[in-house]
Amino acid sequence: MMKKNWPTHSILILAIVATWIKTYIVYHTSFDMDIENTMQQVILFLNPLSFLLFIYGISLFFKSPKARNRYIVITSIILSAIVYANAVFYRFFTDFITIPVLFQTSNFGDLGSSAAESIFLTDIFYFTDVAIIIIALKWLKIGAEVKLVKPAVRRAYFVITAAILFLNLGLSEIERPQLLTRSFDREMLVKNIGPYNYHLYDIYIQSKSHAQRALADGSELVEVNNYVRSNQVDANEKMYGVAKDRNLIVVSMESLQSFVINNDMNGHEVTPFLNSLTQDKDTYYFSNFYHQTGLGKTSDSEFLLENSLYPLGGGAVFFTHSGNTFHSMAESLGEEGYYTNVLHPNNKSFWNRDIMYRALDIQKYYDEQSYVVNEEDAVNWGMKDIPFVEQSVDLMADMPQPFYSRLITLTNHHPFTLDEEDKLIPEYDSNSNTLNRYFQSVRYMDEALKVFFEDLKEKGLYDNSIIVMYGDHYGISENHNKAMEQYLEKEITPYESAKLQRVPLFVHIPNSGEGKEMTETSGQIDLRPTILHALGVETSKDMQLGADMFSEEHEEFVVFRDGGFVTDKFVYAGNACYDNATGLQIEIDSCQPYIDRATQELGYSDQIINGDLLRFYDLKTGNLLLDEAIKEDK
Ligand code: GP9
Ligand code: MN
Repeated sequence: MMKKNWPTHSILILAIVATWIKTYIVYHTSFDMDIENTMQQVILFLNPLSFLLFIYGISLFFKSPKARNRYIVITSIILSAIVYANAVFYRFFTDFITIPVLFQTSNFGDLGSSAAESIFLTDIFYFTDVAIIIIALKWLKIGAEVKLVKPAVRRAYFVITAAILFLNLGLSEIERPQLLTRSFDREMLVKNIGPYNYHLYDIYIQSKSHAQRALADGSELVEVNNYVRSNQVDANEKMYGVAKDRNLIVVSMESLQSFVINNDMNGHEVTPFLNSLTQDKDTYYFSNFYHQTGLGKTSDSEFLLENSLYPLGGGAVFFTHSGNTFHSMAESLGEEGYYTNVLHPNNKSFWNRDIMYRALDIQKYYDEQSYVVNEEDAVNWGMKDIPFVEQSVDLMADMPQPFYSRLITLTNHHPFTLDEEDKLIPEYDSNSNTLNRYFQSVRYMDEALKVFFEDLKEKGLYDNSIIVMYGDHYGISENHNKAMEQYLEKEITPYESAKLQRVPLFVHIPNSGEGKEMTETSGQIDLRPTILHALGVETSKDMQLGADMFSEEHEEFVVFRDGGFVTDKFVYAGNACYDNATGLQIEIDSCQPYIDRATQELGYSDQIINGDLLRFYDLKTGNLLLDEAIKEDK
């Protein structure tokens, strides 16, 4: 028992291995992780290691065995508690803990009563590593001595630790490009970088935005407010309230770009249903409408729609600023008595939607748990669009009216794969398999939208609704320019790339009879005021950077997140100015005034978001709450 000749650092190695293995077992027993291939399995196994080497490695600096052993035990207890807290949280919310959630006490409302029911005696096993370490210390006397290591050896140890971290990040980057800039969902983060690194990353993101918020000065809002007020436009009298008291249905059409509309692919119509809408008497079809999203893709388009502000340049605002005060379209409509909800059969934490939707005052999120997804109903990223719209209409039929329902389609997502039976047209024949499949998968989504309209009619929801459908962002990136050149039969210049950022927008108002093509240059930032005016909801006090597209005063000026823009006359892309009519490059001078305004507008939007400035704004009165800002500053 009293044996003292354990190899040096036995306790360190034991602690690392015990916690590592324990964490890996917890992955498989406590969280429902989708592991799709061997590489993901390897990453999962590897990912706790770098952090554990680091945190336990600090024990190498201790001189007394007692203090060192205490450090190791306490560390193992804290790490176990973190993992255990996540496991319990997961039982409730099928999600990992994130800092903002800890401060949203409403979350824990239902937790209190049933917490006892989801804590089991067997949970003691979450602390197995702690037990092993204590036993080894107490009875096996494994850590009775300290042998100080040379600084050079210690340095080598931490270099190896860093190397393992980079190996981990490198493998994750191959598996999931842009993992850290786009964040995606918490499951993906934990799956790739492990629970410990995930929490560090979360702390980093949250404290960064917290610091910017603390530094913000409420008086910044004065200038922003002046800008917003001076760019405000009046509603179009004829359109104001055309859809008053109707249900609002908004459909986000995944990766749909305008170039497929009223176009064919080797003789096959790509979007027959949407094409018919472009000719329809009840539909306004916007053919010069642009997406304005950044890294946050779909979630950025949702952000633009709900807030009429720009998303952020550096990451997904849904992740970085879910703790902010917003005045969303859902909030406005909720106050008008609408039942506000989003329908999207995906993991609820994807794009941090579960948390962000609460900040946006969306009353209910029908995520994948609200759907029955049989094996034949799923392809690619998840539930197929046709069963999705069918089940969604069933859900909508039971909703209190008027409702504001937002549907987010999914099938037409990169890599655009389909089951055989859903391929309604052949593939294209370019060198890009992505583009080749894109047409097929767009064709499938078009079919789903047709089914959606039919079902709405069948359930009696159609006549009393207004249906707005928009493409969320591009589907074909510039990596496929060669193939696109073949399809479009022209060279893709930066000017053409900018014009390819057009996504279709349909504003369909059953029985209105005045539909037509709208060629007004406009963007996703304009959706909210346009929709609210159609519903007869005032927006003159809203803090917004978009404007009603039906208004005679609407300005033809769309700013992209990267500072590029399009007006009716000019296109600014790739640092060059182009004539919008001819596509020919012209003197930069013509674009300069707009370049400055684009920078200014993006800057104002960033200021609002980074400084969380809407907390200083009273939407009811349009007053700036500067006194409160000063109070908070103190
Ligand atoms: C995921 C879906 C797709 O839920 O909205 O997101 P994307 O990758 O297009 O941003
Ligand atoms: Mn998308």
